[in-house]
Amino acid sequence: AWRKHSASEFTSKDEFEREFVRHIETTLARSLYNCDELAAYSGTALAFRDRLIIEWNRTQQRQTFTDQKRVYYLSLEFLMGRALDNAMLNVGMKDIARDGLADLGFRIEDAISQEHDAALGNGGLGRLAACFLDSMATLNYPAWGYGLRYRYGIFKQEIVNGYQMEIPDYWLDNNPWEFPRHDITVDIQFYGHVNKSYDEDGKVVYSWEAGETVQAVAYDVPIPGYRTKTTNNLRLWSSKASSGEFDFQKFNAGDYESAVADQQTAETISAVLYPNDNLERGKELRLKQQYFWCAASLYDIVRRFKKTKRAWSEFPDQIAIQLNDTHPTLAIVELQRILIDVEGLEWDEAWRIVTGTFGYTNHTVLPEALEKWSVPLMQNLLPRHLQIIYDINLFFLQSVEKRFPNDRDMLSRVSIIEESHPKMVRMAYIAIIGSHKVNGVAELHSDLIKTTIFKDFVTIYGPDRFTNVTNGITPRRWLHQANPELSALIADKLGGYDFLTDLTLLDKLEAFVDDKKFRQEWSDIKARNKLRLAKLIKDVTGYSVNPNSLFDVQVKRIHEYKRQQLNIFGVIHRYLSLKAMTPEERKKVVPRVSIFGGKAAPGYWMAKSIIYLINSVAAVVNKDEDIGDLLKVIFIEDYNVSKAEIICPASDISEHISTAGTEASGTSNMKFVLNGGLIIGTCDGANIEITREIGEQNIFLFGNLAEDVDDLRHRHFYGGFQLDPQLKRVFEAIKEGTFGDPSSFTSLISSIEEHGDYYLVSDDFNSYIATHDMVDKEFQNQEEWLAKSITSVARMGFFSMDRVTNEYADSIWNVEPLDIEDEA
Ligand code: 26W
Repeated sequence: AWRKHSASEFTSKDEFEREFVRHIETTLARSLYNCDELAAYSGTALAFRDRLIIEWNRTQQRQTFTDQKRVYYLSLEFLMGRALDNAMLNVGMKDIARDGLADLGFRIEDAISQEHDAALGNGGLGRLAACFLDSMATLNYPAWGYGLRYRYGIFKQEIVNGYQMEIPDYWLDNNPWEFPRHDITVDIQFYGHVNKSYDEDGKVVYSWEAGETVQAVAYDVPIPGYRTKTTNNLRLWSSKASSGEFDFQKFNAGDYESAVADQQTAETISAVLYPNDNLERGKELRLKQQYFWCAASLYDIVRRFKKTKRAWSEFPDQIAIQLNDTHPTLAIVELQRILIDVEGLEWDEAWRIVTGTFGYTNHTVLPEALEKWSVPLMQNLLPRHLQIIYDINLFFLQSVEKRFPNDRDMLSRVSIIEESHPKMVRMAYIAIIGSHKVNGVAELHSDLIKTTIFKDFVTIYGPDRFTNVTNGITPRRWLHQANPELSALIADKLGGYDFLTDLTLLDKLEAFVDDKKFRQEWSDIKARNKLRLAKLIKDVTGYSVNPNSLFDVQVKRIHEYKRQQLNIFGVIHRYLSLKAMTPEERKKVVPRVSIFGGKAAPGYWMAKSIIYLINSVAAVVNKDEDIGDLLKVIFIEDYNVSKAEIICPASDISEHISTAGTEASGTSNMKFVLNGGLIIGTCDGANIEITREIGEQNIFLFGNLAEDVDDLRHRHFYGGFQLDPQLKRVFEAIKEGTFGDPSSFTSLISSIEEHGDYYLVSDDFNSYIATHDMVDKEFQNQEEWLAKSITSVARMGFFSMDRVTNEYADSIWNVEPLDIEDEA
């Protein structure tokens, strides 16, 4: 009843089959008789796409017509994963499609798995953007995402002889989910110089005469909400040579080859996603990407606003723009430029509009990840923007000077320009000064930014500009889609699927913790999910694992601060202990599979050697007949969203073990707990709030606290460094060549033994090992374990992305939902 029937839609199996066949035969021009699984995927996707298009159009019309405030979410990354399963579940007709496909001789799972992941992101920040889109549509917020349409997403990872190799991820062929809008283009300028002149009143006017123009073309992707008529838009920009330059200037002059070369130069802007996570490298092409995308998006937003004929002062009442980290900070400068240079507003009025419009989310405190651009680079690429940045800085520093006279240190600390050689533009400072709200992504993280990297700005603006919104995850993809059996079991107990849009309803599950049958079903589902993962492991690694083992998972980007090295050293410790046991002792051991997955940035050598160590340990341990099933080590190559959907429901325990104070939030911790896994973690990021919600008896916490990290680091240099004795034994085994040529691992070991152990691996090793011993012990009491698993899931309501979206809407965006009715 929540959905109206219209022409190309279907509501029954027969109608679905009719639409499917129509698309195979006409849209794809294929015959049903040579229809393979890829065609089955395409036919199904196209049938569901038709339904989305109708509601997408209706949503856009209605949003334009009512003209209420909209949110624009600017993110350089959208880690979407696959779209078909999500579309089927949101539209609510997956069962119809399953039956229809079965009639035609296909298993729906096989069709679904044909789809290439849309992997336009590195990790947490990109996946958070994707969860936002799902949630904003589900809650009926009028919201658009703006991003770049990379021709190549995050690289595909192959493991060759234990090493990571990077393969380009060309993902765009036969992608039914994007719609090119060749009529929606924006010319984007670069380089050149600034002209100064005077208008008739004698006022100074600056105009930017650019040296290069590149065209931005819009590609739109429909974003369906779960069981709602709202279908929002994700607009991705693609670069190409602007037609003027290509066709006329050079082509007519007979210089065909260089015209083609220009074309290719233009296209490189949106060619590839930068694969660094938490590392800023200052490459010009990256800055070009950022400006290209910000300028195109703002032109689009301003154009839409101008159609309403409202006064400029109403801009912040109509538009909220959220900056996903500092990557889109140039949007602040660009809006100021448009308002003063193009629209002729006064500086102060323009700046009031700008700060009223933007909000900035910070996702990291790691110093190497904070964006800085060199002044000469910016001067060359964006001369007018650099002037405006200097003006923003001047007015800001003047106001600081007024309030804190004679504090020269303060002025140089908060200046947007770092007085280094070369001078650098600190993007986070522009983002803070140009926004009305700055938020961190978990409580500890939000406290840390206020007391460390942005401390002075709290002094200047007061605490109100800074706030916390703890991250969440969409329960649609991360429970219902990834773990359909658990979702169905929960629905059975709760009397329906309302928990998928109000996750706090999960608390009703606590009443069933002692229900025998329910407990049995719960544990059977975990067992089947583990079998599903065991099959994936067999397919991608060739190793067979015993599904009755304890599955211990750490999947995330490989980074020293996330400490996969701590995990693999722990695995080696376990291996050495097993080797030292008598056969009798071994009989009491809980069999364990240590599962790793994740990509290393291509230039990050330390991360790559961690991967190599994991694979080297796997090669030795997995074929050691003394050990057999007692320990297996698995590295799952090319970890991505669709693999995460299989991995998260299958863990007994997962590891979230960053050095305290380094992981802003983490979101996979939430995914694992929501799927009935327990976690081992440090007191970091959202682990702390997960503990508060589920109870400390339901989580395995270990390690030093954030407040002690500085002291410990200091002591490594000045108090003498004492390597943990158990870790020492591990290092000795590596150095003896137990896992192959030890020279491959010297830098990994010396970073701890000799270079200050910045991430405190040694300091936390003892408590890490002790906690794993506890895990083993508690896993033997399956009844207790099951109770912890159920209780934890019941208490995870807080971590729904819908709570997150509503908090942003209320405290940052000031926007209201808009229901899409039947008649547009
Ligand atoms: C400029 C290079 C660069 C690229 C990506 C710097 C920083 C990033 C991101 C901010 C890294 C990232 O993904 N951060 C993660 O964001 C998640 C969502 O808020 C958090 O859950 C993770 O803790 C945080 O590491």
